[in-house]
Amino acid sequence: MFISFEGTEGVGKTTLIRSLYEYFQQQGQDVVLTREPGGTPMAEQIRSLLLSVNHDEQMSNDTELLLMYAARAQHLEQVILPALQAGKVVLCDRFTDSSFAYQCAGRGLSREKLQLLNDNFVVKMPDITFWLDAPTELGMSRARERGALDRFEQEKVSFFEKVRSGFAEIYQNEPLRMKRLDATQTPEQVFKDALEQIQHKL
Ligand code: Z5A
Repeated sequence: MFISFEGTEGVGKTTLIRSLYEYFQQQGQDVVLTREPGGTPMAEQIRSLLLSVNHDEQMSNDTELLLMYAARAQHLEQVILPALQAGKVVLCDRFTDSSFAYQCAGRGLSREKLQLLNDNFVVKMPDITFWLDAPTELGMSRARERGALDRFEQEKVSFFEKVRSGFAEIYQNEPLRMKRLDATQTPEQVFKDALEQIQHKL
């Protein structure tokens, strides 16, 4: 099973993934915990480039999109597909929906560009995607408590509002794959809701 986790920053994806990882391990399942952008040494280098703040040269929106997909191609080939073929559960912190929400809804890139990349480079979509949804300010304030902000975290509330509406659009269009979780609840309740959905799918 391939499960991805989506949402605006600080909504609790990492927290939920860790709990599910422990749960699957306790069930005796082979489980892989990974993330995007990143997940392999080379893709993690691309992640550093994407998240670092460079005051001398602004990254273009197209470059941002292409780097996300360069990292994804590497990650799919090296980690996700081999793990699924070996019968493991893959828990992935962000996947293609983030590209739609951030690069299309957020930055304003065309859906055609994204579609072209998905059609050519994404050979496997998640079986379930959890969209952890909460008011953007809530996630932003949680994330800000951690200190230094990366290139995305420095964006304004209005950017994250657009990103959130991007996730809402996917949720409307693909209700079978994408499940919404109310991320304003306690971590325990979010975990319980996610587990219910997984058991239902199984
Ligand atoms: N990006 C993109 O643009 N296009 C793409 O295609 C992809 C990614 C794949 C890096 O992602 C950036 O890449 C991301 C989008 C872009 N930028 N942004 N924003 P990331 O996933 O590494 O970054 P992130 O979204 O900022 O992750 P995060 O801040 O670590 O958030 P999180 O994992 O959702 O939250 P968390 O770490 O689990 O929780 C944050 C804090 O809240 C922490 O102190 C928790 O203890 C606390 N928490 C968690 N859950 C709860 C609940 N339920 N109640 C109370 N407190 C909670």
